Amino acid sequence: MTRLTTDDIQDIRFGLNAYDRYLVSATGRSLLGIGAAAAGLGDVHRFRDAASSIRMAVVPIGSGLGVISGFAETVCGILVHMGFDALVTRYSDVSGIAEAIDVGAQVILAADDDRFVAFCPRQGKTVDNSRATATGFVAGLDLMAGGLDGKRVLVLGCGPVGRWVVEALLMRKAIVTVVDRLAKKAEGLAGWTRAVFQTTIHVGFELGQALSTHHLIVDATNAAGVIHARHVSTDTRVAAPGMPCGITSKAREKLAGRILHDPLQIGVAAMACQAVHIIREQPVPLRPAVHDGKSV
Ligand code: PYL
Repeated sequence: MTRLTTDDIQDIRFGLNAYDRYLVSATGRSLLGIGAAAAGLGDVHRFRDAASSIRMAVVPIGSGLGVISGFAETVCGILVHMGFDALVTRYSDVSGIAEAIDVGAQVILAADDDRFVAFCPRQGKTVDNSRATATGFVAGLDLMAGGLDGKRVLVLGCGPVGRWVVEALLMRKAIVTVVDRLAKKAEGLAGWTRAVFQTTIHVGFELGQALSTHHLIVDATNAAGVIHARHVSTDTRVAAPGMPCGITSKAREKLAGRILHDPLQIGVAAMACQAVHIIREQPVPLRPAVHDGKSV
């Protein structure tokens, strides 16, 4: 997982309305709508009303390489944009988690150097950013392509995000080919899908040939300059959760409007909607207030 920098994220929370307009033009849905589609939530409008009653707290984490300036504020800004009652805790780390519980957060989001997780403490469940990001970008590709059932999709990169991308594609009955610069990783992922889903996916060994024979592509690599203009046709659509973006500037010009790529937004939207799904599935009755040992 590439560690984001302040430069990667500092403008995100000020451009969310413009980003929503782009997403609606490319997929027909806003960030909230793509997140809801990824989480299998129904009517987004009904859901938006409920969102304001769900308190979410983002806790800065100072372990390892430490806090990324602006990271927690950016995550919070995305959640507020989606309609959630979200805040960044004043304190970081353990004190921040305690503060989140004290203010009644139903969802607590926090990231260290290895994982970014949304915790649903009352339900005892978590949502992982890698898996949510994969489901969010696949939901977006599905919307761009008008459905993925029976369609050939190429997945570049067989790391953690690539694995969950393959899972999300198989759930949508796509025909999947995977390519990785390390052939063993691609073959290992194919073995995993056979074992877990009893489904065969194809392993591509020549990147250029794979790119030239697929119109639907998910770039889950952390490499720049993978998809070039020669690989792009008028039917090509690319979902690129990887950081940095693997699409060259000339390819982006040709793809105009048929790309999904961002460093954080779609992943956070999918995490938040998945957390809402968990809360709805397992609403925890408010404990009756107790006074002097008697319920009141
Ligand atoms: C979650 C992002 C998505 C891509 N790379 C991941 C990353 O940068 N992880 C590190 C996040 C560190 C956050 C820091 C803070 O500010 O709380 N611990």
